[in-house]
Amino acid sequence: MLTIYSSDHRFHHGVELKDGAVSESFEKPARAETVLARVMATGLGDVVSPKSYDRSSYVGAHSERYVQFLAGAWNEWAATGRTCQALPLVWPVRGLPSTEVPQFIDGKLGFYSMDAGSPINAGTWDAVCSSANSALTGIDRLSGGARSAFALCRPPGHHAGREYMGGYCYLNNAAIAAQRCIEQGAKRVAVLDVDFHHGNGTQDIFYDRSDVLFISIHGDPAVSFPYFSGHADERGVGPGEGFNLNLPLPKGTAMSEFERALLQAGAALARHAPDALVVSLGVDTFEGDPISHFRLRTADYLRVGEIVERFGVPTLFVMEGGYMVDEIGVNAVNVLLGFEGRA
Ligand code: SP5
Ligand code: ZN
Repeated sequence: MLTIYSSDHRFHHGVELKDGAVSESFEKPARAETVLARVMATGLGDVVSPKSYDRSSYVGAHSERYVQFLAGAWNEWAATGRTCQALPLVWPVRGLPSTEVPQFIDGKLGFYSMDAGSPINAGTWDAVCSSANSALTGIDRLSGGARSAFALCRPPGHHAGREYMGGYCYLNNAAIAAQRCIEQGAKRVAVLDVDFHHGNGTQDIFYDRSDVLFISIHGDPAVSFPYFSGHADERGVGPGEGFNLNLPLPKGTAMSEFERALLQAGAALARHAPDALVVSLGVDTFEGDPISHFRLRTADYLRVGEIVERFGVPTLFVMEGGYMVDEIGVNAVNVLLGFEGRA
């Protein structure tokens, strides 16, 4: 299986608020490097750099004004004389009357975010583009006839909605790839999200559409981030009704229950009969993950890959979360090896 990777992800590294204090983000450069090292150690296949894409390739999944905001946010922030990273601190929650985009950067940061989990520094935009371009390159390989590809994306994407960043995400790499697939003539696409966290951004982007089926298996939002999205009764709206499937599972979920949900996802996928499948591949379902609460083990990821392969659809894997840096490489690549029948 081909891997698409750019070292430009290193331009982005940030902080996060954890337990009331600011410290290095769990979402750090070593994550992608560990996965790349494992890809090479196992001989998964060739590793290529992403092609370049115009910024307009991100519009469709996102709004034009949001993409413009992201591209210019650091400069607007730095122009105020601040050298630390840009973080939002105020949000337009229920009851606040204005829906206008503020003119000042601090207001824009709140307008275009769901939380303070996505800091912006001088290199963030370049890293974010390299990540989205990796997913786009991957989908183009599928269009060219490949059975599968692995976009080793960093930063991740599935919490980023049509007009907001959050949860370490900026551009929704999986959604951007799915959207390109449709624009290039696919009738139906599916996105299957197996990250521990609900893929609220992908759900947001495709919620009113029947061409892209979104399925997410994740920790119950009653007790897990992102808290405000991911319940089973969120089934889509208008023409999209019935094309959004959330499968929340309790804290402590191990492989046997996770596998049942995967097979349920497979049944929904078969009914949709997509031309292509995008898998949002997070491995923060691992038992040792520092911020999540499932109990998958390293060998279980081989089985996840085997099950996805049996769905029988050309598949683009897009890297999402996973924060146990020592294990993320083995676990993520185990999914790919399982898919390739190398279990
Ligand atoms: C892509 C992805 O996996 N994003 C996850 C974002 C989660 N951000 C909030 C996590 C809060 C967890 N707090 C745990 C504190 C541990 N001491
Ligand atoms: Zn996650």
